[in-house]
Amino acid sequence: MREIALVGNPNSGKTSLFNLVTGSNQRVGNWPGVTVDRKEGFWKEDKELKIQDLPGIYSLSPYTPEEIIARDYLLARQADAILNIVDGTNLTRNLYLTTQLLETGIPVVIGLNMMDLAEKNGQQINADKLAYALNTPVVPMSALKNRGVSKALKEANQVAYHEDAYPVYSDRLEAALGEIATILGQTVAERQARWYAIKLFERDIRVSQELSLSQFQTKEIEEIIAITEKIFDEDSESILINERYSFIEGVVKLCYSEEADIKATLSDRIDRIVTNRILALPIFAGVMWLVYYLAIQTVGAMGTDWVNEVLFGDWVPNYLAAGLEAVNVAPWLQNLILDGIVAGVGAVLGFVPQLLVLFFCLSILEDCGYMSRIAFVMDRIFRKFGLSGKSFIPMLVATGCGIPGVMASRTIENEKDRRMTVMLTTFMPCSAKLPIIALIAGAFFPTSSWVAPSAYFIGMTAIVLSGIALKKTRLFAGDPAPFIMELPAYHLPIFKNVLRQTFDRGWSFVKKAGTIIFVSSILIWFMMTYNFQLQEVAEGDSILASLGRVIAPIFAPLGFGNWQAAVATISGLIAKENVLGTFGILFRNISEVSENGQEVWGALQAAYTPVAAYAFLVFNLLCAPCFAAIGAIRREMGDFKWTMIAVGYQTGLAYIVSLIIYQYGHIIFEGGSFNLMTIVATGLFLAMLYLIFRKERKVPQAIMNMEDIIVGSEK
Ligand code: BGO
Repeated sequence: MREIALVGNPNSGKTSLFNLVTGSNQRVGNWPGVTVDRKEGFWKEDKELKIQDLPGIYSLSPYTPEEIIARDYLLARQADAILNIVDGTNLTRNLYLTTQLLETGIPVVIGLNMMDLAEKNGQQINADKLAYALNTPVVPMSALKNRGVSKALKEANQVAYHEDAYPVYSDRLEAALGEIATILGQTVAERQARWYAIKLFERDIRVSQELSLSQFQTKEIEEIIAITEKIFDEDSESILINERYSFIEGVVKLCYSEEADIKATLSDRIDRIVTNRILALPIFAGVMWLVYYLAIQTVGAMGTDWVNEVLFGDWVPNYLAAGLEAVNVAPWLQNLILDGIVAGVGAVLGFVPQLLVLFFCLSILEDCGYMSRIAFVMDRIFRKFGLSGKSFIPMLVATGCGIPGVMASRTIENEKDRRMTVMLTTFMPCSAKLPIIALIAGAFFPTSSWVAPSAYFIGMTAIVLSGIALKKTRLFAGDPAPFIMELPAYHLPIFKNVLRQTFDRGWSFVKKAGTIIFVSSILIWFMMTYNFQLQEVAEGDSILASLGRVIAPIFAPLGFGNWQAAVATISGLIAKENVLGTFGILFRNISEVSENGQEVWGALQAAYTPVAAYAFLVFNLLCAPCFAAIGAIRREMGDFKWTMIAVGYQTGLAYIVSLIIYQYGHIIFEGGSFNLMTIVATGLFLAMLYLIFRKERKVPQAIMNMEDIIVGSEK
């Protein structure tokens, strides 16, 4: 059995190739960093060939989790060969990694991918000359069109180690590397001498620790590096970067040519508009408005109305009631099934049509390439405020579910930026919060098309403004890490992909309704039906009401200080869908206040003012996420203290923002009067403005470095 490793830059086409040759179904995405694991499979044509798909990387330095995973795997020398997937439309950038792979001592075959696109763009690459210049086999291919793929694998399956298959740099550098290799002597295997010499020259800490060199060796090597740095008048890492690029320049000159006047592609022309500095954000706002309008207000709402009114408002309860009656089920059990499970789970499932439309629209935006433009646009904006552009990717992911969103922050190498991203990511409205948005928008603002999308923009604004304020504190100060992202050409969405993504996301929502929400509904029904002495009582005397009344005063200044809203909010900690499930169970019986089977809507309208309802929505949007997401935050933060800081910040911010909204909204729109809480809200509002706009106090770099060291040593 042989094993080959697929290695390449993010977006070079590794996953496409891996899926094609192994028949697996890994997600092909157009932004980096969504997965940082490696995957393995077997070649369909030859089960004796094992294929490892490594995370996309730009270099083999040990800075990012992806680089460390790829590097550790390669250095453990499990792979017999590397199939280096090179994006032919971006040769110079991709060859930077190639130069390093060639130095590992593992045989390399270059899979020159995206040749279909290169041809379309008028970019010509002479594969023979490239192979000659790199002294290693090169196979032109297209993973998208399945051209040259088998040949590349066959080549990788046969390739053997041969000496000198590595880039040769300028004489002075080569002399230094040669001397370091001599000092290393027998410390490393001959095949790896070049790799270790280069890494030691770069002062790669992981390598020095791994080799545990003698004091004498370390001193000698440091002297060689110091002399070379003097000769080049640059630090050793920069010397190597420059040498690699001048090597690549020579290679590219030899084998690459472009048609003189490549016309701007359609993608370029679209990008000029959608990523335009002035137009990008209004266009994005318009697009998201349309998505929410379709999902929440129109197309999706028709489906939800039918499910709520006909399916769960009539058919399921009536047929089920008749069935339960017919088989003489005990009244308490009938009550549990109809008023607990059907009311709770049904209230949540009612929103599936709206969710499906939303997922469908988001998948189309993702699949055609628009969302990666938004990541690019947001990167520009984030950087202006000193935030890492990489933070936006987890936030995009979090629109599906906060947990993978939190996990996607792993790719941010700067510890402070990563912690901040983990803390802020769940402000994005995930699919579980969508039913709350739909409920409040539908029940209180049926004629306004802005309420639903405003939830999305509130989430984003909370992230950006929190980022600005937090970056000015010592805990998070520092320059953001650079973020490189390829923008793939637009293409028509692939219907199969869109449907699959829509289905996957929709299905995980339905599964949750059948598990967590099911159990929670039973629990809530039980607590609403019985008192602490386990006697059946009116809901106002139930366990739930007693507990709710203890918590409710906390929410009174936000306009929703009755026990039902308090209980709904707390149950949302288990899963956000529970907010709806709880309302479904609590308000189902109050049908006198409503018509058309819209019990929950009617009861809500009777219980809260529109401004209070909006404050409720904002609170639930921004406050601590569900327990599962808090667990993910705990894992990514790595300690309890930081988890508490995150959850405390989220809940505190949610409370303050909702308080301001209610206190002012109530006075402006509902004729409320100025009171003590309005003064508190004003004070908090001014404090927030101060934290956002105050001048940044520059923390001296030395202190920041010290903090990094302290934070690092705590781990
Ligand atoms: C999107 N030719 C062309 N033209 N495209 C290719 C080829 C090829 O040979 N190989 C891959 N791609 P990954 P990593 C996309 O997903 O396999 C495309 O990171 C999009 N998606 O289809 O994920 C491939 O594993 C929306 O493009 O690479 C994918 O190395 C708009 O390159 C991208 C445009 O492939 C990255 C492209 C929602």
